[in-house]
Amino acid sequence: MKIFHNTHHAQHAGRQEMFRGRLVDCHEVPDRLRYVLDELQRRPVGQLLTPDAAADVNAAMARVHAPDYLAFLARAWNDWVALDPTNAERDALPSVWPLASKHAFRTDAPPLNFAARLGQYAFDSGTPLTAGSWAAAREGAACALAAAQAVLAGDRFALALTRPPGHHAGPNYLGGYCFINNAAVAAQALRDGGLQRVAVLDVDYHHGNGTQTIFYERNDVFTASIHGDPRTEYPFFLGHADERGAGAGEGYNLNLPLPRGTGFEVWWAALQNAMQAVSDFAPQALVVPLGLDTFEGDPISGFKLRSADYLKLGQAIAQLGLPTVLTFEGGYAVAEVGVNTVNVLEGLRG
Ligand code: OKP
Ligand code: ZN
Repeated sequence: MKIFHNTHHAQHAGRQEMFRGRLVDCHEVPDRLRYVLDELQRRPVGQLLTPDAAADVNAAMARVHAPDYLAFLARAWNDWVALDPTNAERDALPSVWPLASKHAFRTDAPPLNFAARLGQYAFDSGTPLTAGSWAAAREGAACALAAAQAVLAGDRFALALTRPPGHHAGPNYLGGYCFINNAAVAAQALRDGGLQRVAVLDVDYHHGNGTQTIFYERNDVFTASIHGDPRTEYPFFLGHADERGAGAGEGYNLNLPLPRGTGFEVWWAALQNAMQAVSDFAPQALVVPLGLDTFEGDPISGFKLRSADYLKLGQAIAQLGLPTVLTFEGGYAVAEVGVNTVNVLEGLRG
């Protein structure tokens, strides 16, 4: 299987994220990807590649993100430093937001102040934007596009091995450590490559709010997510079971929230339900936002999967019998994320 890895990922290295009133060290660190690459050296289950530089990644991103958002991201670091030259020493984090409440704030008269614009395009203060964030995120989209193209060309599986992750990024906002929604880029590229129906099965601990929102009113991309119950778990404001899609997309979104503390057996039963729904949709390809933060040792999550369970996850995905793109998402138990990721890939081989 082809593994497109992001050679620019380490350019995105946030220092601190806001958590409960203080700045804490970032969880989403370059070592996450290094551990996966180290494990791939030990167990070479795929072919490590980099995306074709000639591919039109800007066009692919523009299929799922708003042009003003992409333009904002492309120059965000320059604008951040222009706001105050000493900002170059600090990551950009938002601290003011337009609340979506009637008559409370205007969103049709965007401010010029960069700190305010960052708040306009972000939904949390846990996603530091650094000098290299755009370069890293954009190359991640190139990996997702390349993986989709490999599958369109006949490969059974392809992985976009990249960070920062993507599944929280929406049409015009960043958050949850995500800037560009790599899974959405891949799903849309599969559609644009001629496939009529594409399914997304998100197995990250956190609800894939960005992916859900991007495809919410569409019936050509079915989205399913198994995740910690948003009543207690991030991203809190989306991911409930009664969100089933809207308009033409009604019935084409499935959320399976589970309580914090859920172990493998109950999680596995939810996976079977999600896989049945995917099969019922009869997609021509599948995209799996692959989060490894369902692991029992994950420092910021609450499920209790063990390393051996990831082999079974890979086998289950393979049993769907679909051409499949995987995108690397969460997983913060840095030392184990490599083993758990490669276990999934090994499971895919049957
Ligand atoms: C991204 B992905 C922890 C606060 C949680 C956001 C979590 C984003 C997870 N101190 N902050 O879905 O793994
Ligand atoms: Zn996650």
